Parts: sequence; structure tokens; C-alpha cells
Amino acid sequence: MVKILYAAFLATLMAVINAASSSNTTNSTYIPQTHNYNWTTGQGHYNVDGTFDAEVITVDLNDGNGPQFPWPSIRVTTGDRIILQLNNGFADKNTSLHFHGLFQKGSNQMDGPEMITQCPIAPGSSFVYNFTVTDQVGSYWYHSHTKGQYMDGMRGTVVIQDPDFPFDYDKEEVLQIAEWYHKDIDTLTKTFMNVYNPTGAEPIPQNLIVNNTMNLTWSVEPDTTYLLRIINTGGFVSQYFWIEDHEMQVVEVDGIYVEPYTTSMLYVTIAQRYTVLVKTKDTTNKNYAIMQKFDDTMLDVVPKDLVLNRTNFMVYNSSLANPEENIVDELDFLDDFYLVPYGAQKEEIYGEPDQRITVDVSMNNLINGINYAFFNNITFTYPKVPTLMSLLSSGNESSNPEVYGSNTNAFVLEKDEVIEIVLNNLDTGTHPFHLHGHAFQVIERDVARDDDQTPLMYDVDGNYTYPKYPMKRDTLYVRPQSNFVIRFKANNPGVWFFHCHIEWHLTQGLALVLIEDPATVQSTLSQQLTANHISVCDSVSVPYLGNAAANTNDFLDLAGENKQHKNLPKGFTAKGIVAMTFSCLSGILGMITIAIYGLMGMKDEEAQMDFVEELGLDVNEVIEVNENEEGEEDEEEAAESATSLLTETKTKTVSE
Ligand SMILES: *[C@@H]1O[C@H](CO)[C@@H](O)[C@H](O)[C@H]1NC(C)=O
Ligand SMILES: *[C@@H]1O[C@H](CO)[C@@H](O)[C@H](O)[C@H]1NC(C)=O
Ligand SMILES: *[C@@H]1O[C@H](CO)[C@@H](O)[C@H](O)[C@H]1NC(C)=O
Ligand SMILES: *[C@@H]1O[C@H](CO)[C@@H](O)[C@H](O)[C@H]1NC(C)=O
Ligand SMILES: *[C@@H]1O[C@H](CO)[C@@H](O)[C@H](O)[C@H]1NC(C)=O
Ligand SMILES: *[C@@H]1O[C@H](CO)[C@@H](O)[C@H](O)[C@H]1NC(C)=O
Ligand SMILES: *[C@@H]1O[C@H](CO)[C@@H](O)[C@H](O)[C@H]1NC(C)=O
Ligand SMILES: *[C@@H]1O[C@H](CO)[C@@H](O)[C@H](O)[C@H]1NC(C)=O
Ligand SMILES: *[C@@H]1O[C@H](CO)[C@@H](O)[C@H](O)[C@H]1NC(C)=O
Ligand SMILES: *[C@@H]1O[C@H](CO)[C@@H](O)[C@H](O)[C@H]1NC(C)=O
Ligand SMILES: *[C@@H]1O[C@H](CO)[C@@H](O)[C@H](O)[C@H]1NC(C)=O
Ligand SMILES: *[C@@H]1O[C@H](CO)[C@@H](O)[C@H](O)[C@H]1NC(C)=O
Ligand SMILES: [Cu+2]
Repeated sequence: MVKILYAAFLATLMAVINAASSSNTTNSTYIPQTHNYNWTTGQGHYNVDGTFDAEVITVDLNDGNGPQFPWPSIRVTTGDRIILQLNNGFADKNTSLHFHGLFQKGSNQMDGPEMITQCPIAPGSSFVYNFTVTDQVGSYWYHSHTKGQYMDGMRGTVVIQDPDFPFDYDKEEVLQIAEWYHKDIDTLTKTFMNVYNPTGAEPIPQNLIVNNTMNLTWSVEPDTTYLLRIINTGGFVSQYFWIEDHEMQVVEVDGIYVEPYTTSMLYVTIAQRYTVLVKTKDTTNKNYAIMQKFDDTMLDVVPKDLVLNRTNFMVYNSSLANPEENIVDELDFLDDFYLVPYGAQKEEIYGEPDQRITVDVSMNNLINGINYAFFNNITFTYPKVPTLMSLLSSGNESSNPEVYGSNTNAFVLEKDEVIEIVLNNLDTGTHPFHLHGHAFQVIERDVARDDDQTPLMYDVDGNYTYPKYPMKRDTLYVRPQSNFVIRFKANNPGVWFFHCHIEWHLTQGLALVLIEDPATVQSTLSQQLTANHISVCDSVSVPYLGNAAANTNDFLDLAGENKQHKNLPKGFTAKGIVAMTFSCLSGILGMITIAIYGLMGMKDEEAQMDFVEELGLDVNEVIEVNENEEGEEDEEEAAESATSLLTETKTKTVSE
């Protein structure tokens, strides 16, 4: 039986490969097109999941139909030009737009992340994204790169068609998956980056969605091969994805073709894309479940009413009943590490690196009580001048990383060097990291370590077996308390952001910036700021000359740069902050204070006061910081959040 199945699998594989070579004989003489878009952002309401009318970010396509939701999909062919004018129609929010996974060769300023490659777009201002899509094909997406905005819906899928697509299929379908919050991101961020949330517990989403809805119906035809593009446009959780009784043959991952690999389940972190071939059955007597499941290990608490598994419908025959939830015994999903790039994308592992960048990921509180995320103890703090502009204006100092600030983790890469990034995750969570401007080889990824073990650090002198043809992609997860190692060639001059794609963690500062081949950036005509870009900077009052501190005289003088808050005194823990926070509030929140004493195992106020003293902190200072940042009005809200945090903390303690 096993043998027969294996033979059948081989036969399919051969068929696919044959189809591949035959389709490559069609030498397309495609003439590139230009796609023009003129979009205006706005604020609206939309009931995405069918259970709550949420505040969302709308788009006006300026086609006479007014603001709409969701945002449109983009479909172009490789070689095409995109000219997208983004008009900021918000009353009081800056914005930006990033095309996730596009290399932006020679057009770094069109990459999108605000204060990295561009000035934020102020309300009333318009940025013209103008670039060609060169040497890339496959599944991508676009999203705002400002303050977690895309979780309010400012995102869409991007497909880059390949006239010489190497695999055979009949029809194509896109599934845009994500998680969904009922509250808007600005509101959630206020309670997340807050002294009352000292453990940095991420807000819990309300639902998993697909194509901006729930309970989606995908009507299929029998005996048909679908090219299915699964694109996770979420901002937080990874999802398990499977289709009842249907196998998926993975052929593309983050824009990289791979040797076809059959699996029954995918694990898709946010920002990742999987393109699979799904062959439908030749019978139409049953409909099947398309399942999405939360990776609930990423949630600090799992509320009782949270539905972890969401069922969508693959419908062969609409007069038959919808399928029930599909339950599997085991979450037996594809490990993307073992995929092998296919065709022209298949490249041997790069040799020993010319430069190795080793970064340790950690999370901790700073003196203001707020929980931050760090690479090598530095939490990314936005510079006063967008980093690309510091590069462009710093002349022969541009290859000195100091120019870019002491809180940005800036690394300078020389032209065509082989770069290795070793990432050690000292945190107990899973994190999906994204590199702008490149797809990288994944040469090593270690197993997870439990909470009670010590983190598994990568050993540079260790005896690892690297793949001969490593998998390549642009977004890769690291397991809890573990590590990964990636390599790429510094052949795309520009300033490229590398960060955790979990929007909460990016907000907490889990980012660094690569300054790649600065001399070439300076000398390339197409890399000079467009007149439109300069006017966008002017209207938001962001300088486009100078180092990270906006100093134009001495590029090594960083006086006045933005810096992270001071460290906490040694030995201070998040639990200590919980206690301190609530003691500060005891006047307002007597009951909660008592509850928290219980949690701390402190029975009387005296012991509690001793503890606060032990912290060696000026309690009044903490109150001041908080009031300055949040304003007095927010105290009630903060109290509300404190109550919910307390409930969560208690829940967690109980479940442990
Ligand atoms: C495709 O056709 C063009 C024009 O006929 C030719 O120059 C080119 O070499 C062909 N490419 C391949 C891959 O066959
Ligand atoms: C884009 O839309 C705005 C707002 O409707 C309009 O003022 C502008 O002329 C349009 N631009 C282009 C290039 O069509
Ligand atoms: C999906 O189904 C759930 C019930 O399982 C319902 O509460 C919700 O409103 C539905 N949503 C949509 C968009 O149909
Ligand atoms: C927009 O960006 C500018 C420059 O960084 C900043 O001063 C301003 O506060 C931002 N506006 C909002 C609403 O965040
Ligand atoms: C887009 O860029 C091309 C190439 O630099 C230029 O010729 C064209 O004028 C630009 N278009 C707009 C609308 O900026
Ligand atoms: C899902 O949305 C995409 C656009 O992102 C669309 O192309 C596709 O047809 C939709 N799929 C279904 C099953 O509705
Ligand atoms: C769909 O199901 C109905 C009800 O069982 C049946 O009458 C019909 O023939 C089916 N259609 C197809 C295309 O199988
Ligand atoms: C969710 O899915 C998993 C995997 O199929 C299953 O073990 C679990 O029982 C499901 N939970 C619920 C509440 O349906
Ligand atoms: C298609 O043919 C071209 C030119 O011969 C080759 O470079 C490319 O790798 C082929 N594509 C695939 C997917 O085999
Ligand atoms: C970060 O700080 C910790 C504690 O002070 C120290 O042990 C560690 O070496 C630092 N890590 C780096 C990469 O500087
Ligand atoms: C950089 O250029 C300036 C003049 O533009 C010169 O004074 C300085 O010595 C140069 N520095 C280096 C490191 O070459
Ligand atoms: C490294 O590992 C390989 C395979 O596990 C083994 O054959 C080899 O002896 C090891 N080399 C050293 C120096 O430990
Ligand atoms: Cu993260």
C-alpha cells in the first residue's frame, strides 16, 4: 500500500516537472505595462467577522465610488511598473505603504517604512510610489508601515504573474488570511505600551478571518487543479491551515519557487506566503472544511470565548450541506526549512560569510515601566531623519554606522559581501522575522526550548549540517528560546529594515537596520529623493538632511538624538512592576491593590511598602511619566486595562 502511494506521488511529481519543462518552451515576449493607482485613506466602520461593527481604515480609489472596504488586490506581471499615489485622507494620522517582499532594486525610497526610507505622509499630503517589479514573481502583499495601522485593514494582496510559470494548473485562487481585532489599533496600542501592562501581554484577537470575512465559501469545480495562494496579512498570530481530505503541493514560498512538496497542513506566520496546488476530487457528493487554527502558544491567555478553530467551506455542490469543523489528531505541518528552491532560484549555499551579525532577542521593561523588545539590549528608537536620508546626505561618512544613531542597531554592509545574520531568541515566544530588500537563505534553525530551560544559542564553532540548497524566503520564524541563521548577498544597495513582523513587537522596538553599499546608493541617480518625496518631508516637518540627530555639520555628533528610556535597576522583574504600578494607584483602585498583594504573597501594606522601597525607584516619577504620556482623561481606561490585566494574570497563574 505504502509503495503504491509512493509510486503515485512520484508519478504526480514527474507530471508536474514535465509540465514545467513544457511550459517553459513558451517563450513569452511580454511587453511590460504601467499600472496607475490613486488611493486615499480614510476612516470608516465595517463588520468584518459578522459579529461586530469595527472601526476600519477605508480606501477611496478615486473612481467615483467613494470610500470602500476591504482594500483592493493588485495583480501585475513581472517587469511591470506600479505608480501608486497614496493620499493621506486621515484627520490626524500619518501613513505610509510598503510592498512586502518586493526588492525595490534601485528604488529604495519607495520601500515604505516611515523614518527608515521615507518621511511619514502627513494628513493632506500625497506620496507617489513609483517603481518597476523586476526579477520577481509570486505572492506578496502591501500594507501600511506606520504604527500597526495595517491591522485596521490597510492591506491587500499582490500577485506578480510569471509569463513562464513553471507548474501546471487550471484555475487560480487567493486566500488572504489574518486575525481580527474588534478594537482599533491606536486604542489597543495605548493599553499595550503601558505601565499597566508590564509583562507586555499582546492584545488577544477576537477572530481568525479569511478574505476579510468569516465562514468563507470557496466554490470549486471537480477534477480541477487550483493554484491556491495563501497570504497571511495578519499582525500577530501564526495560523495552521488545512483542507479536509485534500493534499496541498507547495510550489512557491514568499516568491521563491520550490521543488513541489506535498503536505496536508501548513503553518503560516504573519507576512508569509504559501502557494500550493490543490487537485479537487472528481466527485461532487460532499463539501469540505477549510480550517484555520490559532497557534495559541502565542497568546498570553486564551479567553474562554475565543474560537481557536475557524471553519470555512470548500463547496463542490451548493445544494449540499456545509461541512462541519474538521478535527485532526495531530498538528502535523510542513517544516519549511526542508524545502528546496526550484529552477533559476535554486542556488547552492553561499560560502563563509564576509560579515556575521549576531543579535540576541530579549524583552524587558525600561525605567518608565513599559515592556520593550531588544536586539542586543537596544530597542529600536526612530531617528530624527529617515535613515536613507542620513545615508544620502552624509557623504564619505555614510559607511560609518555611528551616523545612523546609537539606538537603531545600524549595520553597514559592503557591496557584494556574503552576510550572515545569527539570531538568538532569548525570549519564550515564536517570532517571525522579515528582511526588506532580500530573500535570504535559511541555513540553520534549531529546535525550541521549554520555558524552564536555558535558551539554545547558536554556536559559531559548532558542528552543524547545512543544506546544500537552502530554502530561501523573506519571512522566517524562530522558535521559542532558540536560534536561526540566514545568509544573503549584499547586492541590493539601500537601507533595509529587519524586524519582527508581529506589529506589537515592532512597536516595542524589535528591529534593526542594514545600510547596504551606501556609496552605490549615493551615486545612483534613481536613488536620489524625488521632488514629491521632499515635499512630503516638508509637509510633515521631518528633515531630510543630517545624521540620526539631524545634525548636518558633524555627522558623528549625535547630540539630541532620540534615545531609549534608561534601564531598570538590576534584579527588577515584571512582577515587581505589577506590584509597583498597583501600589501607585492604590488611592484610586483599593480593591485591585488588595488583590495584587495576594498575588505577590504580601499580606500587609507594610511588606508592600518595603517592596516598593526595595525597587529603588522614585514612584512619583513613574506616575509623572505615565500622566504626561497618557493624559489624565485616560486614567479610567487605564484602570479598566489594569482590571483586565489582573484577570489575565490571575488566569495565567491558575492555569500554571
Ligand atoms: C525568446 O525569444 C526572443 C526573441 O525571439 C529571443 O531573443 C530569446 O533568446 C528567447 N529566449 C528564450 C529563453 O528562448
Ligand atoms: C487622485 O485623486 C485626487 C483626489 O480625488 C485628485 O485630486 C487627483 O487629481 C488624482 N490624481 C491623479 C493623478 O489622478
Ligand atoms: C460566521 O459564523 C458565526 C457563527 O459560527 C457567526 O457568529 C458570524 O456572524 C458569521 N460571520 C460571517 C461574516 O458570516
Ligand atoms: C507625524 O509625523 C511627524 C514627524 O515625525 C510627527 O511630528 C507627528 O506627531 C506625527 N503625527 C501623528 C498624528 O502621529
Ligand atoms: C515614475 O518614474 C519614472 C522613471 O523614473 C519617471 O519617468 C516617471 O515620470 C515617474 N512618474 C511619476 C508619476 O512620478
Ligand atoms: C479572496 O480574495 C481574493 C482577493 O484577495 C480574491 O481574488 C479571491 O477570489 C477570493 N476568494 C474567495 C474564495 O472568495
Ligand atoms: C448537487 O446535490 C444535489 C442534491 O443532492 C443533486 O441533486 C445534484 O445533482 C448535485 N449536483 C452535482 C453537480 O453534483
Ligand atoms: C481545534 O482543532 C484541533 C485540531 O483539529 C482539535 O484537536 C481541537 O479539538 C479543536 N478544538 C475545538 C474546540 O474544536
Ligand atoms: C525557463 O527557461 C529559462 C531560459 O532557458 C531558464 O532560465 C529558466 O530557469 C527556466 N525556468 C524554469 C522554471 O525552469
Ligand atoms: C545585554 O545585557 C545583559 C545584562 O546586562 C548582558 O549580560 C548581555 O551581555 C548584554 N548583551 C549584549 C549583546 O550586549
Ligand atoms: C571626507 O570628506 C571631507 C571633505 O568633504 C574630508 O575633509 C574628510 O577628510 C573626508 N573623510 C574621510 C574619512 O575620508
Ligand atoms: C560533525 O557531525 C558529523 C555528522 O553528524 C560527524 O560525522 C562528524 O564526525 C562531526 N565532526 C566533528 C568535528 O565533530
Ligand atoms: Cu516578535
